[in-house]
Amino acid sequence: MVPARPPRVAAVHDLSGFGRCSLSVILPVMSVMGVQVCPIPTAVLSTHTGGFGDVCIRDLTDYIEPCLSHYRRVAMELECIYTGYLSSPNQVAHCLEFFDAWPRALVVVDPVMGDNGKLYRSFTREMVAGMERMVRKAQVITPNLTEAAILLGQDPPTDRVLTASARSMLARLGEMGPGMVVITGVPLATGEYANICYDRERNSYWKSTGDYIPVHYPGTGDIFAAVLTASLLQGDSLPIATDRAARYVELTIKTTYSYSSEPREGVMLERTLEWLTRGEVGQRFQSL
Ligand code: PXL
Repeated sequence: MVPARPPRVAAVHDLSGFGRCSLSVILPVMSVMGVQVCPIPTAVLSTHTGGFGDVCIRDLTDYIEPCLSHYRRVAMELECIYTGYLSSPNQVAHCLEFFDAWPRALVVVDPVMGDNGKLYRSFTREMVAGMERMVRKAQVITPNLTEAAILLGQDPPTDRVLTASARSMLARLGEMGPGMVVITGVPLATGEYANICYDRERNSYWKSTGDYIPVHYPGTGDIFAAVLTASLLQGDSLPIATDRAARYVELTIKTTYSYSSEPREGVMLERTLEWLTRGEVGQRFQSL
């Protein structure tokens, strides 16, 4: 049956004006993939917190609950609630209220907390505990390797990860609640650089491998999760959605790298968004 309208997602993330992350990239990515995004900003920032010094920030914790009440009053339909960067621990309770208010919506939690073995600036232990509560309610989670380790209460790996450890991390995160777990940016002991995923219902483990590019750009985790979520909402399997997200992020990083632009300005998705409209099924995924 032809759907009456595109899938609709409430995106609970911050809005950073410069540096290409969070809602600034999630909106174009999901729209171009045919998904309607309703942004619910958790905070407004002049830039992301990774490299521009003192950031001008307006926390919007007191906006989220009245926004939820309004959407309830108008009986808004939602197929998905997708959360990311939160700017205060109190926002956790509001997100959980959102999940309860739309029990049939797909809940995607990107537990944005840190990268490269470290927590982001301004991230407290209380926020980590809050993120863990949200992960327990999610159907899909998309931590990077650092965030996956933090959620499991272990130190982020400093060496390449054995296949058995990678599978164990996925399974243990799945035991926390989510039926679909994706961990991004995993250097495997095989020498491959992979995004790995686990579908608990099908008891299947997958990896989507790609080229390692020696620069770190902010916002690539947000783009990855946005592509993955839109792909799942269009009916793709988890490995296909993971592979689509991995391919797009790789293409966009390589494109950006070719211009030798400043990494803190993020990736040039303006040059690559069109790729997402093609809907090609990738071939770089295989069993883990
Ligand atoms: O991309 C993750 C992210 C989101 N939002 C803000 C950030 C970061 C990473 O640094 O600073 C405000």
